[in-house]
Amino acid sequence: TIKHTYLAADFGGGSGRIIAGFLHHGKLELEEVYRFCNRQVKLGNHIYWDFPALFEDMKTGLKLAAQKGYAVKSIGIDTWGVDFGLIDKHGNLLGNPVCYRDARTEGIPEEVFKLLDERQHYADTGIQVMAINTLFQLYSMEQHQDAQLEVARQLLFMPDLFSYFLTGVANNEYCIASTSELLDAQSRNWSMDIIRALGLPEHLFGEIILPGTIRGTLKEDIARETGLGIVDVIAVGSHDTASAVAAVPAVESPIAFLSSGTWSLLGVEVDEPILTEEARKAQFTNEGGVDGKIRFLQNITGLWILQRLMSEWKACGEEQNYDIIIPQAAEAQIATIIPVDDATFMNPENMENALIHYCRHHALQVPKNKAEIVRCVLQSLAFKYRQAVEQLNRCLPSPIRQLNIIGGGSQNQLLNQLTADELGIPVYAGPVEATAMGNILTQAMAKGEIADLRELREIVTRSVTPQVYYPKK
Ligand code: LFR
Repeated sequence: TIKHTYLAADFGGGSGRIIAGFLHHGKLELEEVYRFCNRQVKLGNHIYWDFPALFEDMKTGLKLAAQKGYAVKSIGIDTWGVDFGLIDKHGNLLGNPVCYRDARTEGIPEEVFKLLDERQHYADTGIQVMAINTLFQLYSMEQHQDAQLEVARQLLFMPDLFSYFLTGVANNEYCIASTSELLDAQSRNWSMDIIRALGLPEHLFGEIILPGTIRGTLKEDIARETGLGIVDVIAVGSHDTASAVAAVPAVESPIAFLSSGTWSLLGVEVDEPILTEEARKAQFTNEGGVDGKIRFLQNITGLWILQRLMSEWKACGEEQNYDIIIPQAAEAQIATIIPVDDATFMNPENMENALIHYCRHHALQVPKNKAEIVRCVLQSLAFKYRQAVEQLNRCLPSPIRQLNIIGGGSQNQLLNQLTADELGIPVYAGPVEATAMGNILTQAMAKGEIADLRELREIVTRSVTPQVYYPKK
């Protein structure tokens, strides 16, 4: 029998994957078709993403899916937030997208808030000020009279860019566009006031489309090359976090989530943006969600610090394994808490040195070995989550009573337990592949196989069994 399949192309900061989803009898089954690396490439003065290589990798995954003989109904693409490519009047990519960890936005928020009133800006956009956001990347380019910006015809966020080269259709999906800090939170469209105030070229900002919109079909050459034929490309919650949150295995509101990966995105789903001073001061952001929802969340440095440590230790010739180091960290005793969001940890040359140096400099107990370092990082994250939940609760009519941890980081049992202990509420861990699930099921919603977000979540709930962690202290 022919297997009907939806394909998700999910690009994270560390890796990308093509995942096939089979929906039958109200359950979703996933198969990883292809996984590949994504890395930051330092070239000259900047750090880039290797877009051509990522596009090739995506096609390789699509080809593999075709070779398996699956009847592919559609394809959806999601990626990390804020980054973008610029295309010229002939539709050519003007340069490799620059990575948000690039230093070009250093000091830029201060410059921007000489032109904009910071409080008003939050009341308009509802977005937490972070130097990595598109607004600051563009303003930095503008200040440097960037040649690409001068000739660019259109700005495409990463998922828009992948979709554009698959279909030839250029537009901007709402969820990913909301990470730019250039949308009006109420109208959910471009804030032309901000764009004009910053002197950014107005023509760069295209039509905003909602999750569930069919972007187009595969271009003929791609259809042939991949062997997939003419297949729809559907706009999903194309910001990875939006897709992940769509797939939280819970239906009772408020949906409280921690999307855990390179970043930790902690918050609740709401119907309307929360634009109060309290929310602004607590650095909460209102990002666009699937089915008209808003993701009210805090953007916290997540497992990035640990990921960097692990790759440094591996580069030193020792094979590193989470299954070995995490239990060792569980036994380790060290009191030190570091502020995970400190600029020191954003992109240091060496993460271990940065951490040790931070502890020395701030008279904190210095970890003596790897187990202690890992313990210190994980308990610092859990501590930060507690602060975030306290701030979150102050913005809500009643405190959250449980937290769903989703994404790759939900596999970290020690972190899950430390989080439950810090928060004093039960923590539900899983699914690991929430992003792919949200991506695939949003396609199914677009195709009319699923009625709404509630039914989507019921399917996720039927398909996975989260692990529960109760507070021990
Ligand atoms: C997670 C994520 C976060 C965003 C960060 C940078 O993968 O998309 O939501 O803040 O990456 O884009």
